[in-house]
Amino acid sequence: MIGYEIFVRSFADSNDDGIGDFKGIAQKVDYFKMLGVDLIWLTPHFKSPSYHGYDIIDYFDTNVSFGTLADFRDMVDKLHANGIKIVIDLPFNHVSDRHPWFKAAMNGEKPYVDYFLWAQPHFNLKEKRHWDEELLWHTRNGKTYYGVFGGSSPDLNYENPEVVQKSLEIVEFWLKQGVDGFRFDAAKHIYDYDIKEGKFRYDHEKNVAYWQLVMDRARQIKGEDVFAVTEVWDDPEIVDRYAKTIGCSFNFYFTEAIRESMQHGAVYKIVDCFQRTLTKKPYLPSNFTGNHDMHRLAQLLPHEEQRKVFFGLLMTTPGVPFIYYGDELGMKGQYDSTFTEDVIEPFPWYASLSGEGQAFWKAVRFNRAFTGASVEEHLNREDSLLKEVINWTKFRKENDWLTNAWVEHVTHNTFTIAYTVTDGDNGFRVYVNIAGHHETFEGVSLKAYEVKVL
Ligand code: ACG
Repeated sequence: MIGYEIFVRSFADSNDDGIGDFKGIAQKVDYFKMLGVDLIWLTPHFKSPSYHGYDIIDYFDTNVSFGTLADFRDMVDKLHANGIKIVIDLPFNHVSDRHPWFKAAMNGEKPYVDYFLWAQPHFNLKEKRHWDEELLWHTRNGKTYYGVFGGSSPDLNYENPEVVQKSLEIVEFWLKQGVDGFRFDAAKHIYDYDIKEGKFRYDHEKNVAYWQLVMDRARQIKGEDVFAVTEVWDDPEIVDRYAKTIGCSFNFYFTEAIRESMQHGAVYKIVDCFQRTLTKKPYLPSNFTGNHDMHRLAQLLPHEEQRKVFFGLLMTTPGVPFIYYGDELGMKGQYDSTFTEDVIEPFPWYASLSGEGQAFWKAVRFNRAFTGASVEEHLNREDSLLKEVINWTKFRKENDWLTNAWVEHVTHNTFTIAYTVTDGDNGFRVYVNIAGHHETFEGVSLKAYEVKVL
């Protein structure tokens, strides 16, 4: 399986309102087939007031800008008819402050008051998130509530069994609409506040047990084929704990290590990453080019040759690789946590950014017309990144044993890494030169930026 993350608003627009939608996605099945991806991850498609959709107003309804529930089902059918699976994003940690549950809770209505977390005298209300300067607690109309992702996204209280039950109903509902599985958003945050101590603390054990419950319900409905991938942005050893229960987890360290190594021109981080995350594991790692929470790949690796090497590493390593929409075209974008729109610009179908299917909901700053990043320009150019990615996805399909493989015998010099990938029966050795000059390693001669599979 090869995954593809789609930011729905930005991908393909079927009704010329500028906003990407379900019908638009359904109309682009030929593109998915050409690209060679067969597992689509949709960023949140539920009713929501924001451009990003991670703050939900109604889990049982779609964002009207993307289409109706019937349009959603038609899209699922079209993808399935073409052998493509679909997973949806599940932001369960919090809801929108406009969700009826939160509104009722703010009015003091039972049972909804107990759906959220309220300040207690021994809590440190000035505490900030450990990774930036955002406060965890927010006060409105004299009431102080918990919201890790800001005041407009109050956290749900999973100490309340009713909330757990509601989330399982949502899982059931969407599986019955035909989806093949989920991306578990903010998976380590479901239980991240120690009420006794009154401070922030991840309870990984409780989180994993909760996601196991979700998986059990999902399997009851859909059988063993359900696919789920967790988003745990943390050290590999913590990711391990979630992945071995859920079956698959995004490998953030892969993305970070390769980007960093290639920027610095030495393979050490990649070596460390492969040894920590890609050896034989009881789960499928999900390596990826990037996502909507970070700088675009091409922003950090400006040379197309470097990105070709990234794709080579991605497609020769185990698990379920994911491509962030537009990375196959070298779309650029600088991430900023207070303004994330630069990494979710409309997918450029045409050099002119105009034509059937083209989304245009926002002005573009990084991927302007006629700057080379469109599908049209890539198809017209010999040796383009898109063509190289297509070759790699073909290679991946021919070697589908790679899903359940692992990495062994990692060796390296400063610029070159070599590794064996095997599933016990099949195998090959890969040599990768990340430098812009010729290298010879273990007797293998490598051109600048070359990935060689032997
Ligand atoms: C998800 C979505 C994101 C979404 C939300 C909320 C969650 O993908 O788009 O925001 O629904 C944290 C969370 C993640 C979250 C990101 C954005 N992503 O854990 O679930 O924030 C450190 C922390 C991480 C943190 C990361 C952020 O540990 O927890 O992610 O920083 O940069 C090494 C370390 C690792 C460290 C990294 C980076 O890898 O091992 O620990 O991570 O370096 O330093 C959406 C919108 C937001 C909106 C929200 C409501 O995009 O704008 O506010 O919804």
